[in-house]
Amino acid sequence: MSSKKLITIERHIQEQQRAYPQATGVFTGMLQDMALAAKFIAQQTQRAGLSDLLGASDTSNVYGERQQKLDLFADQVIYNMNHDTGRVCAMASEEHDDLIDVPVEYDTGNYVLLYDPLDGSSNIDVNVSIGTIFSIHSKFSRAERGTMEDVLQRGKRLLAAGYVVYGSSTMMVYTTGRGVFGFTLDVGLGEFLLSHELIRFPEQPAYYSINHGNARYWTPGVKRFVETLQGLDAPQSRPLGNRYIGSLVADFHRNMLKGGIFIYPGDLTEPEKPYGKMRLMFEAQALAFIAEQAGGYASDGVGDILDVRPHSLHQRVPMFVGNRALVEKAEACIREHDQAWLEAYLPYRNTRAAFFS
Ligand code: P6P
Repeated sequence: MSSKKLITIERHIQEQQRAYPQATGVFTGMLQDMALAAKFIAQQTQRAGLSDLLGASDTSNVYGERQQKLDLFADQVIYNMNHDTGRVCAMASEEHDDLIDVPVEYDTGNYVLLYDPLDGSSNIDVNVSIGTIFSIHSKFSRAERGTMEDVLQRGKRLLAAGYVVYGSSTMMVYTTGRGVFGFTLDVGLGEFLLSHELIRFPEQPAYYSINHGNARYWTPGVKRFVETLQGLDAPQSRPLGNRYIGSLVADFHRNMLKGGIFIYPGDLTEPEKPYGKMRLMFEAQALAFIAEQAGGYASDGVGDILDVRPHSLHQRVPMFVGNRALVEKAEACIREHDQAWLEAYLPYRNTRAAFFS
């Protein structure tokens, strides 16, 4: 009989709370409810083909992307878990154009929940891993109910971040700034059990992830960087394997466990849109916090994504996230070869939010 302790995510979160004597348990409750939401969403993703949850809805999100039925289901589950708890002052979802206010009949609280309810949803119909991403800020403004000022905070101020990967098994990974922990769903028990303690990027990276279909649009610096990853920069360079499944959470999760880097760069295909595809508030901040806690690093090609000052809710950001040495190499290639791109991107990056006087 294995002597390995069975630690549920609920118990682990409770134990993490002990490090904060002044904790009231509200924050703990939010994380525990995210785990419950993850179980509920996992149950539906495993059987989406059998219910009518597969396929596109007749609505599109703010990016003009057709919303999958499972996207909307996951979005509703997370909203329903939080809107009436008195824990949040506001929420924001990748699937909603604007802030999600707490209905006036409910109390508000000291936290802000941001989430991408189902990332990679174009993979749902073909049974490829998808994920949920979330992050939690503390209330910042003095307003009684949440405002954009409470939401658009730098990643450095995050209290917690996590993701769920619905793959061959369902895993929930989270950090509250004291390391990264992974829990695997035991479907029979209906419990997330601790399976990965204090996850760290391995010293030696194994993979790089980028969509080679966009190679013709890459800036010179990104081209040069990818060549180094392919071992083309010097005869003795060891190439990394290329793995890209078009589902950010799955690609990020594999690279964190095996070592590597995920890249979604900006380019000058449309000079007025040099910022790539990833969403700062719903994807990049959360994964940057987790990466940093796992000994890695996330950059927009200029600097730490956790330092990027948000100016709009659906702000996009180029993303290089993984082993710190690889990400810093990418920054160096961009500094050396991508002046034109930097001149187009920096004014966007340095835009100030409307509420900054
Ligand atoms: P592309 C999914 O839509 C997503 O936001 C991420 O999950 C994924 O990494 C990326 O887009 C894939 O984008 O342009 O390579 O298909």
